Order: sequence, then C-alpha cells, then structure tokens
Amino acid sequence: MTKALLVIDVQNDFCTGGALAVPDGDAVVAPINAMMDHFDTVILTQDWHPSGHSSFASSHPGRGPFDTVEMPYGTQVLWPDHCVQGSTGGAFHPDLRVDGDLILRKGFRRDIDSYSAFFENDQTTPTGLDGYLGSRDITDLTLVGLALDFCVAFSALDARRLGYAVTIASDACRAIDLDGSLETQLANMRQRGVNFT
Ligand code: VGL
Ligand code: ZN
Repeated sequence: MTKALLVIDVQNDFCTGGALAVPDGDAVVAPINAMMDHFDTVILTQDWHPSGHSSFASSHPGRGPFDTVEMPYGTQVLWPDHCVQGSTGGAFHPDLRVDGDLILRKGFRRDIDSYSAFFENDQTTPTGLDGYLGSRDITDLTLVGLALDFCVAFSALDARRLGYAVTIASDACRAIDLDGSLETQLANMRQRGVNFT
C-alpha cells in the first residue's frame, strides 16, 4: 500500500479576496502544510483556465455567476472569471508549501470544465493522473483543499470509481455550498465509500 496526498486547488482565487473565494478558504493552508511531511508523494492540482473559458459567466451573454447552462457534456455551473492562466488569482496561496512531486493543471481547454483531478467534466477525457498514480503503485489517496463540494468531491468520487482507497481530511477542506451542494456531495461520497477524518 502506497499513499499519496492530493492537494486540490489551493489558489488565490479560492481564498480570501479571490474571485471565487471559498468561505474561510485560507484556513486549509496550515493543516495541509503540516500533513505534507507524512506522505511520500504529494500532488498539487491547479485550476488553470484560459481567458474566455466556457465555465465563466462572462462568456455567456445574459447569464450571471452561479446560473447553470447546458453544455454538450451536461449541466455546467457558471462561475466568476477565476484562475486564469498566469494570473495572480491562479497562483497557489503564497503560504502553501509547493514542494510536491507533481503539479497537475486542469480546466485548460476552453470548451470543457474539469472539476476532477482525474477526468474532465464529460467524465471520460482523462487528465493522466490515474496513469501517474498506477505507475507509482499508489493505491491510497488522502484529499484536501478547495472546494470540498466541487473539485475535492468530484476527484474523490472519480478516485473511488477507479478503485483507490480515499480519505478526506475534513479540517483541511472548505466548501462553496451552492444550493445544498455540500450536503448532496457529502452523501454521495459516503455512499461510495469515501472515508472522512
Ligand atoms: C472549483 C469551481 C470552479 C474548485 C474550480 O476548485 O472547486 N470550483 N472551478
Ligand atoms: Zn474553475
């Protein structure tokens, strides 16, 4: 059994003052930094959108942030512009330790969003993370970061689907909680065998 820590999207735009600030988002930084010493492999993900990304409300005239639209791959929530490639908002929180083994970027294709670290939102286009983990014999994942009810949850559910043992360290996560999304995703994750500490 080999374990990895998967640190999801601890970026300025999801923290205080950011474009899509998750309430109390900064609070995850200290516990995540402390956890890193206890894992041989640390992987950080970075939400990394081109300007004009299709998940941005600004790309849909007449629509606003947190509306939903139908995309060819399903329903998509529209977000404020966030985590634009190369922007300060897209950078990791300045206090986050970034001495991980791998930085995986996602959401870089204009026409499709990618909440999960494993698959884009069509749930079929792989990011390559499963291959990386498999070739390093990693079977157990601990997930932390932002946001618990979106990118952390989608990553955890895909990881279970792919056969990993998955633990979420709850105090190192914070949620957006949009229309009950936190409760819904917690129930989904429990049902599919995600462990919580
Ligand atoms: C996220 C919404 C849009 C996340 C990313 O990291 O949870 N949420 N893009
Ligand atoms: Zn995003």
